[in-house]
Amino acid sequence: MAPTDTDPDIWHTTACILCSINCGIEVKLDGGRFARIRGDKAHPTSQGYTCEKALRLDHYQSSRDRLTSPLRRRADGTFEEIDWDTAITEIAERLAHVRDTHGGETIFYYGGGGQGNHLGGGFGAATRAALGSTYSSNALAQEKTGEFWVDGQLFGRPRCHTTPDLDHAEVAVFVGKNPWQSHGFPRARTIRKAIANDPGRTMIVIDPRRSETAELADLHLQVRPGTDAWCLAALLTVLVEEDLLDHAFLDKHIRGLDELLAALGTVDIAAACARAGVDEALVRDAARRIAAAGSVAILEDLGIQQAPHSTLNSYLEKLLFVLTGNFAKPGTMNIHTRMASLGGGGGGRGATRVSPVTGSRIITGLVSGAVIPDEILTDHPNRFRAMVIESANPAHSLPDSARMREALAALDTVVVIDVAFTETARCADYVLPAASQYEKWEATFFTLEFPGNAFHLRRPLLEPLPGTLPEPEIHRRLVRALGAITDADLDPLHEAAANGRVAYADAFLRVLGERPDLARLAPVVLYETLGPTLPDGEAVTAAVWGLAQTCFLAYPESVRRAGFADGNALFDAILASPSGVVFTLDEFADTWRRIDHADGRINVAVDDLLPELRGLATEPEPAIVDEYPFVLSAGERRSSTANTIYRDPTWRKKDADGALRMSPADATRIGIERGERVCVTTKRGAVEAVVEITDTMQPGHISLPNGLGIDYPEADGGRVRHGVPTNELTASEDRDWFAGTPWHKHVRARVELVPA
Ligand SMILES: Nc1nc2c(c(=O)[nH]1)N[C@H]1C(S)=C(S)[C@@H](COP(=O)(O)OP(=O)(O)OC[C@H]3O[C@@H](n4cnc5c(=O)[nH]c(N)nc54)[C@H](O)[C@@H]3O)O[C@H]1N2
Ligand SMILES: Nc1nc2c(c(=O)[nH]1)N[C@H]1C(S)=C(S)[C@@H](COP(=O)(O)OP(=O)(O)OC[C@H]3O[C@@H](n4cnc5c(=O)[nH]c(N)nc54)[C@H](O)[C@@H]3O)O[C@H]1N2
Ligand code: SF4
Ligand SMILES: [Mo]
Repeated sequence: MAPTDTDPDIWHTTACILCSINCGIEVKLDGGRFARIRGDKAHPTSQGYTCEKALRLDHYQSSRDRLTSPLRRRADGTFEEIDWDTAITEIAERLAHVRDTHGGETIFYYGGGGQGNHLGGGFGAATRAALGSTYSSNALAQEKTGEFWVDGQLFGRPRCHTTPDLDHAEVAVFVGKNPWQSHGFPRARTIRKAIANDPGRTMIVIDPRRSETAELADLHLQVRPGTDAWCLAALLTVLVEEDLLDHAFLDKHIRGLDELLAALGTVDIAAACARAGVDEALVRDAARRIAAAGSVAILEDLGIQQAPHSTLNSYLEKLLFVLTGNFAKPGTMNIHTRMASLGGGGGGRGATRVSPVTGSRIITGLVSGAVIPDEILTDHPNRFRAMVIESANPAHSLPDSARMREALAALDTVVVIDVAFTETARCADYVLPAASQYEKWEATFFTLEFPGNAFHLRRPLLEPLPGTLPEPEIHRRLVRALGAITDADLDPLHEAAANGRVAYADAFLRVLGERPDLARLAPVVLYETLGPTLPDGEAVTAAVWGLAQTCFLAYPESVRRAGFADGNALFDAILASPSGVVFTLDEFADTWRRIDHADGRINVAVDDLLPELRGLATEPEPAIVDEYPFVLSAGERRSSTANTIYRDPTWRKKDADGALRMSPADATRIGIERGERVCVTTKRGAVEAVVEITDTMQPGHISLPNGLGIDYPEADGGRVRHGVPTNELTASEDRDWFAGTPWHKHVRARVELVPA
């Protein structure tokens, strides 16, 4: 590990780890604590910007819930501390036993990175390879997989992901997305304000709630929850009916228009607007504004991805910019580069693999999060038998926590790698304590920018907390304990490394070309062989050398335009840039080059989804049973939420209890006053919450914040739970028929006053 400098007057450069934007920050240390935090102006994308959440990162770093020793479950369910050697040996033995008895494919890997840490997941791939584990998942399979699959259909492959240029867009559209609280693009509040203050620019928001973003919108389409498919279909049909399509663009760049137009022909605009609960005149205004604009950028998120028709919603959302030609130009949508994949591998064209028990589609290598319990709680011979869970809290974040706990209990072996004693760690057989993200080299692969895309390799600010290890070292030890690498395997690479990086690169390609088994362990191989030749403490960054090589091979022109002659030069720049580096510089035409259909065109007729689009016209309204009259949005992003990365409840200055939001009309009807306690009941469970009455909610719609309902040790050691764990209320069968993404934003519920 690099030597650390705890001089209190030095600003250390790093990043915020609370959301995918990973703003650059600077930190002053006071011993092991974060004394001061400010935005890092040298960071290429955030440019000094932060939101209020970053300033409280000491609640993460100095959490009382940090793990400091490997733990092993005793027969009575309590945990005992064990040493690292025992932990690694026993875990390797138990997982090898599962592999040898049932096959490595029954060992399921979940997680591998959160909002700030993806380096460990790369090494996790080596452990998976050593075990023969072939199925994996992470949080993306309960939000983005439907969108990725649509990208694949439209543009050729799921990796053809588009990014919105909201900074330069004349019209910005947010669909089920509240960037004021959740960000999702760099400097979100600054840009949102700039759009709102410019009379020439327009912001359109589709959200059932008058969110902080909708508050400033020029046009707010306040849909009824779960009806976006009708609203989006109406917008598209207005474009067709009023002849607002960009014909020149469509003639040149797309295919499948006739099939699409035939499907849109089934949409009755007035009826669709009525179904969505939005004024038809407003929908027409929005469609005309989008069509007339010089540039439009659109960002969709959980409000449509975790609600009924979610994959169809993503398809319709993307058609909005495609049919109006808002693509491959400034201020619109572009296909960006990436430093590494965020999925579980398998960036193929479609979804050809399915999960072993339920046969659910595996998209970008990820098994739908909602089906995981069904893949375990069965006597099917191919059921999952063991799980390795890293940097994720699925017993809290997947739908139906009770069933997920039951599933974890049914497994032969559960290994959790985390910094904290989480809800999931409590269900494990072994818990391995990781060094925090400020105690090791870290990076994320949320490299989503265009035309300049940035990568930020962060240095450790502090030594690992005693008893903890960085994930790369944990995986190296597991791979070694599993016997997947021998010293003799690595001898030629050690020799080559002694002769410099050029010799090493040759040897690396040759040896790994001959030995596919070693190629699958590449991060560990690099760490062990190139690592020792790097300056003291930097051994683990050898894996980033590998990424820089593959990045250069994938985008040679863009890397050169960014100023780097080859992968070695890029790697040197990454190491020499503590605030992050622009690793690719694109031209807008690159977006066209990245389309991966043979004819280079965008395919607008997505065969699997057209029947669903045609079916909207006749889909019956869901029957609202008296038992559950409300739609609960279970997991809203607020200024006081940060997934479960902050466990210490005192970080929250507002909304300490994580209030249930409800409209004044509903509150009056039920006879509830502000601050009273209510019981929220769904078909899966019941929780108590405090009520906040607010006219930002429409009648019939209620919401709870995400990431709460986690417990934390009090000063005296007892654990107390704060806020509401929303997934005690959600059901895993309520999910998209296609991608399997759960409907967290659409949970039928009832609310009753708890007698004082
Ligand atoms: N403060 C904070 N920021 C975060 C996070 C956090 O925990 N806290 N988490 C990060 C993560 S992991 C993610 S994925 C992003 C998510 O970011 P967002 O998707 O923006 O977050 P949400 O608040 O969950 O949902 C967005 C909006 O969807 C709306 N919505 C609910 N139901 C519907 C519906 O039926 N239709 C439509 N159109 N909208 C609906 C909600 O009212 C809400 O305003 O945020 C990231 N940023
Ligand atoms: N009901 C409902 N459920 C939801 C959502 C919702 O809106 N509603 N949102 C969904 C979404 S979009 C997401 S992204 C998921 C998020 O849920 P998850 O992906 O399960 O994870 P997080 O809550 O982000 O927590 C990350 C974990 O990483 C741990 N951690 C932090 N730093 C490190 C480290 O350096 N090393 C290791 N090994 N571990 C570390 C933290 O302690 C924590 O346990 O939740 C999903 N679940
Ligand atoms: S939470 Fe997100 S937007 Fe806020 S400072 Fe951290 S990375 Fe930036
Ligand atoms: Mo997320």
